[in-house]
Amino acid sequence: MGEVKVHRMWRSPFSWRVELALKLKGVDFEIIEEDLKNKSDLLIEYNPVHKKIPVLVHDGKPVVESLVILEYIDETWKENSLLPTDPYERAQARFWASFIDDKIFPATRKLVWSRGDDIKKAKEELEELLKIFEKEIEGKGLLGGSKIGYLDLVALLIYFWIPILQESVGLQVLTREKFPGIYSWSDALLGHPFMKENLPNRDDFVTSFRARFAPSS
Ligand SMILES: N[C@@H](CCC(=O)N[C@@H](CS)C(=O)NCC(=O)O)C(=O)O
Repeated sequence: MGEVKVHRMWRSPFSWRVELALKLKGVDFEIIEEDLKNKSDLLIEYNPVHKKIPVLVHDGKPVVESLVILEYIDETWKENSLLPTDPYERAQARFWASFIDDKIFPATRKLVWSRGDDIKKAKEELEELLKIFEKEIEGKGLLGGSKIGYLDLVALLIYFWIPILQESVGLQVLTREKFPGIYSWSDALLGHPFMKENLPNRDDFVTSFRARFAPSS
């Protein structure tokens, strides 16, 4: 199996993707907590291009970018495969992963940092994107089929982070009324024994996000 380390920051959805993937695979790993205001020399050495967490270090070799890391994990430890085996479904999973990272993540970040008149527009932008995702997952169970898969981990941002961020900053965009498909999928995921056991404590996030992003209304 070799030595596995994860440079992370506890609040990062990108880090949690990697940690949960390793746990699903039964891979033991050491956590290196990074202070992003004072990054370690090793982090800069391992990820000189982006200087970001997460970094997976396997037997001394770094792998960066969470989506790349997930694929590396899936190819290295074969048990409990994350990506679908069918090439078309794999392509679809990768497409929606990019959609989450390239569209939903920036729109979410924009919203939590918006103030005053900008909030309305930022809310509308995020809502439009969530509507697209709602259409994609309507009527589907876990996105990995009957078990937790690649997209279920990538989409942590949607079903775990966005509700917590909303609560922390006092905004409502992702609601059960407007997004029943996203909520029924997220209920299935959050109620899954693996997620119950391994997802971080929600309250720690609310406290931390309140301090970081408030006030906003
Ligand atoms: N595309 C990257 C995003 C990772 C990312 O944005 N990490 C943030 C923490 S959530 C970070 O390290 N920020 C430090 C910085 O920007 O200086 C991935 O998927 O791994």
